[in-house]
Amino acid sequence: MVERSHKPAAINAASGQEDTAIVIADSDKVTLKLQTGESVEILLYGATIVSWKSGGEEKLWISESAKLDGSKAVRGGVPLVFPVFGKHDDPSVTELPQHGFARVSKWEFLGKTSNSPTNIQVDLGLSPSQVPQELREKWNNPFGLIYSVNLSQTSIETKMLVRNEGTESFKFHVLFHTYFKVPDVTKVKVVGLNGLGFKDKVASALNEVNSHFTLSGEVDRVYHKAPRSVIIEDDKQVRFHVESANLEDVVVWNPWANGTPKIVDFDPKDGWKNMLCVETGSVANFQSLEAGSVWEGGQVITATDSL
Ligand code: TA6
Repeated sequence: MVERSHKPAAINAASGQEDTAIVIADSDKVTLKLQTGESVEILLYGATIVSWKSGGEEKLWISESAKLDGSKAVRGGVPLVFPVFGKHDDPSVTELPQHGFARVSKWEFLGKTSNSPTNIQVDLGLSPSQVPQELREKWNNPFGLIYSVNLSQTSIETKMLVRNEGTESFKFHVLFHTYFKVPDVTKVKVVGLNGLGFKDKVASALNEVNSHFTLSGEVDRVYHKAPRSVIIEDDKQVRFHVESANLEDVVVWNPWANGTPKIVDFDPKDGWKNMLCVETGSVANFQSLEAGSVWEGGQVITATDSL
């Protein structure tokens, strides 16, 4: 059951008991905390996850100059891409800015939808009235989004539900633009994508070796028909396991040393060494959603080094 909005500032998951999972919501941010120390912070602006701590460590990369005040999409964490990925020449979305409006709209906190001391979920919602007017006019479809974030001891799950509330079908892309924090991207191996069809946005510099690839320069690639499971590891250990549901594509992005000077809010400029975007989504083709229908897709990211 979705609990509707405007919860008290602190909601104790175990009805008054102390030291269990909690959700703290204020006008800008929702924080989930487990008794065992794991936490997630979600800005209502963009419903952007800006922090995920597990095993005592931050798991997501965020730029030191990321704007967290709602003036710009957040550079880092998990921004949401909807209803278009990148710039696109389809007439229904040409006017929208890169990556659409979900990441620059203020979402509503709908409430806590499940919990136990070791697991907690919240939902956030977006409807046309919350989208900045000038963007709403550029994609004038009646829609409803429900974004669910579930925190457990070693993983976070993000799920998007898209509802067509109009009388005509519409098309959309959706993507979780996750910025993973890694100790050294030059040592990272990405397992699960070799041999797939892809579209390169730049001449991506990567080396395929057996079942994984490593990066040796800027990479910006959309893999099509990806398997459900992608692994991010390095010479020391498996760091993340990304498992998706009903999402066919995976984008891999790192701007490298030549790319970061062009991104004003990317700091430090050598921060590319400590990040890698591995983004599950549905972006190679548009999803078409009939009037009155619902689409759902999601991912579970497990931080395997904190197991
Ligand atoms: O997902 C990869 C990508 O689309 C790249 O092409 C790159 O530009 C990146 O996203 C960041 O985009 P942004 O609009 O956040 O600067």
